Amino acid sequence: MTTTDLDQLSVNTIRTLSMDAVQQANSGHPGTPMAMAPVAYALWQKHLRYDPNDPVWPDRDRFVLSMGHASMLLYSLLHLAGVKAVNEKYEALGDLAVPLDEIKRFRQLESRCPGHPEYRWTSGIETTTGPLGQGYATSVGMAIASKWQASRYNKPGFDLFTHRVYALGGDGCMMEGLSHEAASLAGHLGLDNLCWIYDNNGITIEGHTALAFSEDVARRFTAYGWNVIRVGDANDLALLDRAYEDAQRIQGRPTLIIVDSHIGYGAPNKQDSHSAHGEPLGAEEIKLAKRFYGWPEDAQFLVPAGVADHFTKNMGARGASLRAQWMEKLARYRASHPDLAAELDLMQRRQLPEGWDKNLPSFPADAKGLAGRDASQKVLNALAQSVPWLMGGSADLAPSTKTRLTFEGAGDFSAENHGGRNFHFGIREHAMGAVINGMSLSKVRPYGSGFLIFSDYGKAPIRLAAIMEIPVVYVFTHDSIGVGEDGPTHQPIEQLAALRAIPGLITIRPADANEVTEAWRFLMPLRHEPVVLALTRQAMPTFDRSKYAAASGLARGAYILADCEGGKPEVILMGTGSEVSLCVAAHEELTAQGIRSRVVSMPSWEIFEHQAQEYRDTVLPPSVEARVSVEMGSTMGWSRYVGARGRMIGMKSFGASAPLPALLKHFGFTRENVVAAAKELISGAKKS
Ligand SMILES: Cc1ncc(C[n+]2csc(CCOP(=O)(O)OP(=O)(O)O)c2C)c(N)n1
Ligand SMILES: [Mg+2]
Repeated sequence: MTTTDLDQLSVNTIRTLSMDAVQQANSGHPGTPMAMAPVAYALWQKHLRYDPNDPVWPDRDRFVLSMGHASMLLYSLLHLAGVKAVNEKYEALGDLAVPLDEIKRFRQLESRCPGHPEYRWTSGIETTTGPLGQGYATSVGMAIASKWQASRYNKPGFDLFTHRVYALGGDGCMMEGLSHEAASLAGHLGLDNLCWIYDNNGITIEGHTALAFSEDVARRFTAYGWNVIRVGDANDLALLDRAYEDAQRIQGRPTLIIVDSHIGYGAPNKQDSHSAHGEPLGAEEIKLAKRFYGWPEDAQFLVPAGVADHFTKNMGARGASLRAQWMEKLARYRASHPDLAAELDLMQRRQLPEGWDKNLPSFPADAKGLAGRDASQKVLNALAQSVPWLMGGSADLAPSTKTRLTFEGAGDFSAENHGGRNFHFGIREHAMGAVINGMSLSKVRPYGSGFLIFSDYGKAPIRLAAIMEIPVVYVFTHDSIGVGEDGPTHQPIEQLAALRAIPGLITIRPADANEVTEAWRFLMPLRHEPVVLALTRQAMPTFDRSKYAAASGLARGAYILADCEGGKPEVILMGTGSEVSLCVAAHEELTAQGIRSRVVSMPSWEIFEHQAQEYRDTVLPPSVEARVSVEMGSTMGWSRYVGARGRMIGMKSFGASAPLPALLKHFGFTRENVVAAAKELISGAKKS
């Protein structure tokens, strides 16, 4: 790549747009877009296989800005490259994803240019970033998906999936433990379609990185099995070009390009200082920087003639031609491989094959019962045979979480086999979450699993999945003090409450094996909601559904499982998961004593909250104020359902290490206790 005046003009346009937008918003991060402009420019103009007219073309290269604070870099690129907006149905609207007016409204309410890049909100943003390290780790999932899709769908003469994934991060991304987990995994899996670019500017918020960071990053990545390249000057477009070429050439290893740069490049009083990181440069300093670039000092939001056109003629023309060839290939593929092509169509639209739920198991009544995790294993294996792009794994706990796909041909995803569907994420819960986010963003249907207690280790990507509205699935087992002897470190208390507090995330805690089936039946068609399944390690009785209500009630979040005869109930017993059987036992005893009680199985608060008020009032009639909740977790939040006069039986402390029967007695999860609470409430209600 020989640097032309137009190249330099384009780079400076990215810089000045970023500076002006941050100045106008009086908020944001100008220094890194100024420094990284040539690095991103060289990639987009010369290498990225991307058609701005179709930002959802399945085989486009992905560009992830892991350093989300440098969002103006990305918005400037999207604007100059002429990336088009798409609507929810993935139809290109013809409008720019990022018009100049939106850049002028950077960080304002409803602007397409929010503070950090948000997937789903701005076309062309591949994933939401901002929490440092997430973008890097998510890119690993995208690279995995690309490899898997290639393995399944590419056929001789039909290289449908060839795309690469580039992620640009900074010192913060490098320091976060998450990136270490993800880099270790990516190296292990030999993801040679992955390239991370590291902005080695030596500056973070508090000052020089020497304050906290002195390791040899290159040697670390070499040790992870990566190909490591150094570019000593972020302004050297020719060198950058060679680095990207090298990344594309190397086989069997991901590439890290370490780029030395100067934050705030060109701003005479701010360059190389942390003051260029997170505040506007100021009008005077902007003028000086513009002078340094040879830019009209007083011009603002200036896009010189020829810059957008330059993008169209290079990146745009290349992308359009690649996409056209791909579309033509896909048309021929439809003729020669119609079944696989049909799969692709469904996967891209997040739809399911016909008959996807026909083989789901139903479980006979059984007092001894089955653990939630064991039921889930059967359901998952049935589902995965009908939905070929359903895949996932565990953070080294599959033998416990029972998430392994055991049927023939499921295989293990490894460096040698990129077609496997069982993933070994290693003991890396945080990376697992980000990786399955990336897989989901590339449209396969992923799940991750572990112990519910360790959801804390991977909470950040769960939250991001909810923000992005992507349908990842978590299978979290060992969901209560029911784990027994492992003790307080392994017994989740506040985890359910914390997960329920995440907007948009659906938590489901099924009460028996048939509710597990119904949970999967409910969640599979979801296209925009992440789901956490909380499952027991220990057996739960499988209810006799001829005696009690059908498990399909799960689809409404809460339903009347057992009811009294002869008028409205005097008391409602409600619970989730393993505690529902306790409610049923108490209900039987109350019935024997002539007391009218109702049992409400409440596997999902979130689903229940989406039902009409009328239905909710049928399940929990406002006139029945005697209500008991039973859940082996924090009681936080249950008052919403038991009301001011209700009683919550739950955990108010950490658990303890002991055999389960002893724990149940110790913490009050006994039939007697539930019965006693119910009676007290009833007599209290009578008195008042
Ligand atoms: C997980 C996380 N922790 C903290 C922050 C707050 N934060 C935003 S940028 C930043 C410094 C990042 O430094 P670096 O990646 O080197 O970016 P540069 O200043 O070079 O642009 C911090 C701590 C964050 N966004 N995410
Ligand atoms: Mg830095």
